[in-house]
Amino acid sequence: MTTQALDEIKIGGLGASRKRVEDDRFIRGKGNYTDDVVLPGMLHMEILRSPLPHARIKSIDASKAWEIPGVHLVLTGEMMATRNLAWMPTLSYDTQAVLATDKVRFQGQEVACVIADDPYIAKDACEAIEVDYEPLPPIVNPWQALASDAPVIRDDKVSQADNVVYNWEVGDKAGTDRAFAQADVISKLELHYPRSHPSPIECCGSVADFNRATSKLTVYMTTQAPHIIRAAVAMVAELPEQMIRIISPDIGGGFGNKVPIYPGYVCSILASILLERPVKWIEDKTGNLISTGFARDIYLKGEMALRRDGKILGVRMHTDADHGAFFSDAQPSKFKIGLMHSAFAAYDVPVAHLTARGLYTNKAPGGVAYRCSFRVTEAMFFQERMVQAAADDLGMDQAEFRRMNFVKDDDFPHRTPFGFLTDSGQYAKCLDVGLAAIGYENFRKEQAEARERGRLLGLGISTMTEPLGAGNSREYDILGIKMFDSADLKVHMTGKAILRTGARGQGQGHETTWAQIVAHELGIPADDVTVEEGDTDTAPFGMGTYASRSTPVAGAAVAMVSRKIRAKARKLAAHLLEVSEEDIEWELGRFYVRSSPGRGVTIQECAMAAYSNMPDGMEPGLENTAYYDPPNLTWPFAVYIVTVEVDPETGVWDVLRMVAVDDCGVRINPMIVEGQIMGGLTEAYAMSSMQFITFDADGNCVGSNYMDYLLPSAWETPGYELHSEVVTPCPHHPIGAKGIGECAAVGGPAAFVNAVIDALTGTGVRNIDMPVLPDRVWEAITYRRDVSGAPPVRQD
Ligand code: MCN
Ligand code: CUN
Repeated sequence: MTTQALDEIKIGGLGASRKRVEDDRFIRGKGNYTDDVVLPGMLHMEILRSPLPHARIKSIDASKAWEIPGVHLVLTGEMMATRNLAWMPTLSYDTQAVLATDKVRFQGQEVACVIADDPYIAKDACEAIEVDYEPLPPIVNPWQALASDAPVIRDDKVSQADNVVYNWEVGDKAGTDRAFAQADVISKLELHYPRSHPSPIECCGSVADFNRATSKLTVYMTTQAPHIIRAAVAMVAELPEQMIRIISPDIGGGFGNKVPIYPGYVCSILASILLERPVKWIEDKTGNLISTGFARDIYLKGEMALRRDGKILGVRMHTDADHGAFFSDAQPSKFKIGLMHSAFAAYDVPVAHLTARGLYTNKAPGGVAYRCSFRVTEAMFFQERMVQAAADDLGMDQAEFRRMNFVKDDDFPHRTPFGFLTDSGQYAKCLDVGLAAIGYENFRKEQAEARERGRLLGLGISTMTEPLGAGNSREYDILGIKMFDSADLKVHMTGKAILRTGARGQGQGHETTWAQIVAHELGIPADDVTVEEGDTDTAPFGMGTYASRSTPVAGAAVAMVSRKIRAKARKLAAHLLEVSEEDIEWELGRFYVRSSPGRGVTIQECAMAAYSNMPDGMEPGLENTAYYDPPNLTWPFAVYIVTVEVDPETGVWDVLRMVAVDDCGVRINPMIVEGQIMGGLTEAYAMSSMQFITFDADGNCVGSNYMDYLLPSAWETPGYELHSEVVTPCPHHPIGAKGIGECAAVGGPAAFVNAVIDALTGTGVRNIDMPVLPDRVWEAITYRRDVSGAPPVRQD
């Protein structure tokens, strides 16, 4: 018996709702963001963007800009081309113009850059650049892109004869055809998941600092993946990798926006090399909304083969994705449409087939993940909208239909119809908790009574399971770089420690939670562990933070490196206690002699010994690094249930209640997990109800400012009722945790839309595309028809 183990919650270990340590500086305005970086002799860069969506560039005359006092450099595509930098590779094996040379291909595309003493001079000088454009017809949706007479947008590519980016398929076509031949009912649905934008509060930016004396290039930038950027800079700019240091300081929200490589980064780096002075580029809000990191913009044709009793026999999906002018998605190399084929992973679907086509259009590059593990948001939205339509077509209860088709608790690991292997889950239990919380039966009664009085109440259910934590390295790579992650832990002699990982949080709370994993594994109080991320000169190599991969991969590496430290500390303990290692037991924070539990040494005493009293032959110090290559992805599950009331006169809908049941395995920090869920639900609510950013028939970006592209404030955001009763530890993660960062944004949207559609039962309306704006609901009710959100096509 031992009685001296530490109280894990008290030392801020696993399960402690420890306050976020990073918030101390954030809420005091003491964060250190890229724009806070000020270096001696620093110049400022601004970008001239194209006003036209599609035009040939006849000439660019920058002479007037050069003459403006305070201007140091004007970069054009022509100059970039002399250094082979007019184009750069994207993360999806395409190319993207850094500065346009031949044509502009979307409104807002980067045409030239001015570097000047201050940003205002640079902006004025941009306006003095004269560009002679010859307009070409703009293409703003896949159908125009596919027309036989459509101009070829990517005529820069010798092999590109049309506007198709790819055709890709997965699943079993013949088997799916057979399932459909045997179906009693075939349920069909067509949807558009509109463009959306992550719109972090902090826009993109970089401060490039090339030091001629040392030949070292240091770049401070708002990137979620600093090591990938270092590798890309080394390859594209042909600089030696050890002479490049990428520092990602505090990030004011990423949400996927800060994964890709943007022209502004490249131009600021080249400018700094040419001028041998630091060059800062900070994007403005419109620049961010118009040109970076769009997500979604994808059309679905979905079909489900159903047996009369409700069993799903097979699923067919076809997607057309509008990628804009350059295919710059960040996603694993193998998959052209990201992890879209994670659809129906939670349902026991015997067979399925997915075809996906990508199209170029004259829009900013789209398809970047926005709070979604590579298109999983679209996959889950399509899935849950299709499931609702199928249950309605069968006349079955929404909950019952889902329960009947869920993968059962004892059927794990489960092979999904598209080939993933899901790890664990208790789907029906989550649903039951959600239904009980919302008072399902009662609500259905209330709904029927309300309907008799002309009031439209609706209830929407959505579920999601998401593949989080790419890799394993066997299947997942980006540009050939295998996906794994890392942690480096140095325990100092006084028992305090510094931990670094290859991830880079953008507000998720890594500085708080990683220390909790160390506390759990070693008994070192979390407050004694400093966490540092984002500096490629000090952090071990890692793939960065996106796809909620940090906990599944970097978090696992933190546990593994802590265990390596513990293994060495055990040897030190044996030495200090003068017994053999086999006679030693571990309890949180302390080793003791099995036969004499009162005789022990703390982890801190072991740390001191590592520097002052190590056994003969032992390497001094107590530090180590772990690279973690996960055996599988982690598969969290969630059920979201929303009730709404729709005003039949105006189409305005209000959320009455929202219940969220999330099972992300073991929660490291329950408070942070709840914060992640609330943030995700709010984004889901925004996407489904109000956020609208699109391109008109002339290719103008509509919604490129916060007057038009609405971010919900606390005022309109509904209250959420969160449930954490269901915990299915991840069977292959060292501490049983699964990812959570995106779940609510992934699964949430369908719950809202399903609720509105449910309220319209009896009108024959099967679909209203997001955002489900009041005028769309009004149109659906008034004309009893579906409302498509597909962008307009010119009629003249
Ligand atoms: N966590 C936990 N227990 C778990 C799972 C996670 O305590 N079982 C904690 C983690 O330790 C971490 C946070 O929850 O502090 C999120 O962890 P995880 O699910 O691993 O996700 P990542 O850290 O990889 O974050 C990425 C994810 C993504 S892809 C987007 S997009 C997104 C999101 O996180 N962007 C965000 N949440 C965001 N939150 C903020 N504030 N800002 C963003 O830009
Ligand atoms: Cu999916 S957006 Mo997040 O992966 O950075």
